[in-house]
Amino acid sequence: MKVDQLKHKALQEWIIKWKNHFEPSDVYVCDGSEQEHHRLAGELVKSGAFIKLNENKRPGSYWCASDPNDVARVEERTFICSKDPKDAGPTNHHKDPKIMHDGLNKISKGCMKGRTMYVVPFCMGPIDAPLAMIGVQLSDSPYVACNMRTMTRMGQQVLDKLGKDGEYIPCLHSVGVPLNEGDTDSYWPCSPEDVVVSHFPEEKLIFSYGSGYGGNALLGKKCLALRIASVKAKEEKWLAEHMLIIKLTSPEGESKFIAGSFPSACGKTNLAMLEPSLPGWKVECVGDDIAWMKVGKDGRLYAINPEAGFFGVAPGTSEKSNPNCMRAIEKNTIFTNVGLTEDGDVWWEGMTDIPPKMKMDWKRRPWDPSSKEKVAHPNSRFTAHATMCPILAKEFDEPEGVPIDAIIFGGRRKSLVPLVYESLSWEHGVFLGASLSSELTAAVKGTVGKLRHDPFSMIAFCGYNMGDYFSHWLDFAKFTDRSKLPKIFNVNWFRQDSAGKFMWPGFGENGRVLKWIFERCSDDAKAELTPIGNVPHMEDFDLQGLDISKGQMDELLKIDTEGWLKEMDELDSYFSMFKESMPQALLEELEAIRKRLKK
Ligand code: O2Y
Ligand code: MN
Repeated sequence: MKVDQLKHKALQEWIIKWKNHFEPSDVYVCDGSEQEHHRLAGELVKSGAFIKLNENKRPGSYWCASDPNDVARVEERTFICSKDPKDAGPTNHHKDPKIMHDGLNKISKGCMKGRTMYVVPFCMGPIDAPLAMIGVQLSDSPYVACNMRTMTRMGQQVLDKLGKDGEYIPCLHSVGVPLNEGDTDSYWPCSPEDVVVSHFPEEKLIFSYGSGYGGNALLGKKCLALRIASVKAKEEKWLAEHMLIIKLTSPEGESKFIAGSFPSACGKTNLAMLEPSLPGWKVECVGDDIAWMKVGKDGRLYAINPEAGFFGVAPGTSEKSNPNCMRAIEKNTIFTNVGLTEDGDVWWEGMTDIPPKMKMDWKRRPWDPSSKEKVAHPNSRFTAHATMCPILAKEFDEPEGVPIDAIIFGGRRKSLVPLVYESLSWEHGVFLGASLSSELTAAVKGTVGKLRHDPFSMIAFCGYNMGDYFSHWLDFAKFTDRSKLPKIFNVNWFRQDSAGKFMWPGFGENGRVLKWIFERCSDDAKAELTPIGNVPHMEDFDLQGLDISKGQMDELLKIDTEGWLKEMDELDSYFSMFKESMPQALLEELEAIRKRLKK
């Protein structure tokens, strides 16, 4: 479609304004059709950016590789540009909005020369969902246009929904590499030294420059559905969260919905697609990364997944860790930064024990079996549509969402934090979210093993002051009858013994923990009241068929008083950075735990 055919005149004017600024050689409005996808992917194959995978191995799928300097979200170049720095808070990078606009306008003048500017209309959430939000992304990356079709509801249906004057979030994106006469393009144009991922919460505007990768470039995901949506959610009394959503069904056919908040690189996609080892128990996936939650007419908290696809980490994904995911990426998938096999398929570390015959690694180097380097980048990804997941819950497209019975927080903690425990109240549950921390893995920049505070797993994704965000969570006890709010739990699958071995088998066995949570929600499982919350004993778990000793279970569920007192001191000092925006109610929770530990 041509821009002058758009019914929405304000949208048309906005596109023309930015066309004049970015100076692309062409403008193309995406309709989201299959033909369009094949055409764009075909053009990427022609330019060499995409390699079509073997139709007999992985139909409708493509391999591509990014520039080695553009491989992940860049937190240090991600900004919240609120007028008052206090509104960004101490955990975000802040820039004055005027200074950021001036800088971006300067650097982006003519930045799309020689390229096509794609107009990508997209909807986050089922198109008729009351919480759905429309965005329009202008981008000079055909890779972004292809991925946005998988990750969001994209194209004509969104323009139809927008009508003549519907509201949309403007999203500007350029890889920052104009092509002048005679220039040859690279497979992955980007400008790593200039990367800026900026959010303007007062204007509800996103402007990302210099990167073509993932969260920096697919602006519907972390930028819109978390950073901008979290601001909107605060204004409108709902929650935009970094959470998976699952439907858990018992052998008796009763279902409960659980939302789970885990920092990046803690296996959210694996949990969202779990195959429980316990006979008769079933997990179905509603979402693997983001949940928008709002109090429904009946006073309960309802969640939708705003996304339409999975942008999951490839390394470690295997038949053992996530068989359902392996099915979801069997066809129609885009793979970024994985290895390419000789027979035109993909491979990454952890997919199989022995690598197949490889053609090249993620850096497009011919495969050298003696090389010590990895075939796939640790943050390599697959982009697959949610409907490809064999255990997608039928409620995935439900506009009103699903009623949440339980919220789980969890991080990677090799010691101290027990396998599972339950909060004693909504306020205590919010405290668990605020005190979430996780040990860093190689997938995240930083020192491996170092503990990183990641309140609500939102440290990189909250679009405003995290202290005000804690208050917003606490306010839900006022927005509805507190007895209707979900129960809140903390889990830790990652406890290690003195030899550094994981004590809990994880994967499908995590279903046993989910069963205990399910039963706590209907008062059918026991727990002991401890200073940190309600903790189960070994007997409270269904351990049939699992080879685990009493000693191991006791260790997994033990409360180390001295260790927890130290943890409280450390948290106290962490919370002090939020100064006057730190809610008193959470400091009181901390004091109450301290007191109980000292008794
Ligand atoms: O590195 C990126 O750009 C992707 S980050 C990401 C992608 C999917 C789901 N979650 C995350 C994350 O960092 O939490
Ligand atoms: Mn995530």
